[in-house]
Amino acid sequence: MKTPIQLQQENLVDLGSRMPVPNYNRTANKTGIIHIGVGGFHRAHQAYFLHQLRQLGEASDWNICGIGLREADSKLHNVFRKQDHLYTLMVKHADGKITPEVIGSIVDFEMGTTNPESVIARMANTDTRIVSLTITEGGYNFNPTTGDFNFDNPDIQYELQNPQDPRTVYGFLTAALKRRRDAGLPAFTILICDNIEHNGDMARKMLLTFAEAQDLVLAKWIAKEVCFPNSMVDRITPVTTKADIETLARTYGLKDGWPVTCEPYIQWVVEDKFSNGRPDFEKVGVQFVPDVGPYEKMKLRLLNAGHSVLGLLGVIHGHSTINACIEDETFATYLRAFLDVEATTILGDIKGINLEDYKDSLLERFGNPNVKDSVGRICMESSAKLPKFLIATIHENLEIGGSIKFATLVIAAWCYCCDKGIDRHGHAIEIVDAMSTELYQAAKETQTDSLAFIRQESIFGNLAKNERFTDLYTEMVQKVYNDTNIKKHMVEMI
Ligand code: CS2
Repeated sequence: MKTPIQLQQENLVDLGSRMPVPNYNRTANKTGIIHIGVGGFHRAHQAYFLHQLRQLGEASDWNICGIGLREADSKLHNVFRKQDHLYTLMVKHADGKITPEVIGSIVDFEMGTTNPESVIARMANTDTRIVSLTITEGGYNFNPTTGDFNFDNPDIQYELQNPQDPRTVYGFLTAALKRRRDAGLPAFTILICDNIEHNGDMARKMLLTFAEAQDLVLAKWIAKEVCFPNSMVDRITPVTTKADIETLARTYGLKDGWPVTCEPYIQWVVEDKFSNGRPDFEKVGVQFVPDVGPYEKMKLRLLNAGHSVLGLLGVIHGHSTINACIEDETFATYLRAFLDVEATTILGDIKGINLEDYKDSLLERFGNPNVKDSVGRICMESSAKLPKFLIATIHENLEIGGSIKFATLVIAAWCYCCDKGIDRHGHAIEIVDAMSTELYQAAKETQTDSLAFIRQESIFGNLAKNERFTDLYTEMVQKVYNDTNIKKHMVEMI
């Protein structure tokens, strides 16, 4: 066994004999990207793409500074401080192999909660040319059904009154853009990397709505100067476990307080419209296309929806990981039926993509036994995810008279989980969701009003008024409540 080396800049030379480490000078360069929301996904995806470019001797003006806007981000801040913002990416292959690599593209990190002025100054700095975001699907402060900006949010109200003291991403972006405009600097690009259809268009609409309420002239400048490319991002990134940290130390001899694990697959499709330049990401496999729409829709409605189908049915059954679901033939067949009969039918042709191959590859990726993505991660924040991943597909199928049964059982299962908080063995299920109180209250009325759960319009839109849907949903709810053996119901349908 090798004595573990602490992850730190000064130890990189020693570490280099154990795994690949950054070969570039991390500090002498410019910080061109400010990234808000440095979760595992950003570290497995955008920061990794940039790291690859840096390894090629390119993109020296594009170091990343991470920003945390939530108290919880101080945990990463502390870990990063100890290890010079270095971290390990552990790629988990289907054959059981793990390839660890130290990533160096993030060179700094700041907390907007404790030091907002410094964060604004960073964004307004002349070196900053892109501000990118992964703040989760629920982080954009809009009503998922109507798409309207939520002015009732007290933080938004506060920021409108106190533009110098921002709290949300909207306050920070407008404060920084105002400063740039006043200083005669070009705007930065706002690059969204969350799983939302037309994510750039959505962010543009939200930011302009907020800015218009704050400063009309500034809003006009933003509308004219800031590009918001749409992008489709993809890499399965499970939550890091204690076991991952131990494996890294024991097997690879590296002490890292917060490594990131991910699958081998990686994809990023981006619209090539940037306000102030961009790294040559195409050199490391990023696809630049004129319209990302079809790719986004394909990924959200197949991969992300597929995850939710497995996650919400899997959790009731008692499967703890996505690969365990795929190993279960009933789940794999059910998923494929959902993908073929309900999701693919509304996608149409996507130029350059064979959807059959894409679906085959999804099942393979989900089945990677080494990744062990927990169903808990997938079920988290379903109220923000499902409207875009799954419920949109139900709406579209209702319009064209398509099949809705596979997706409807998932909604019934979700209602049961929120109501009872247990799986079919009686084990507790934790509902981690910004709307958990509302979900619980609505779900618990199901016994007296079978449609109570789907009357939550901000999630389901007008589904409760669609008779075809409500008839089927009522039937499914009865089935699940009468018998939680979810596999029995799934088998009946496939
Ligand atoms: C998952 C995604 O959050 C979810 O429910 O579907 O995080 C998924 O793993 C990524 O989008 C993969 O690119």
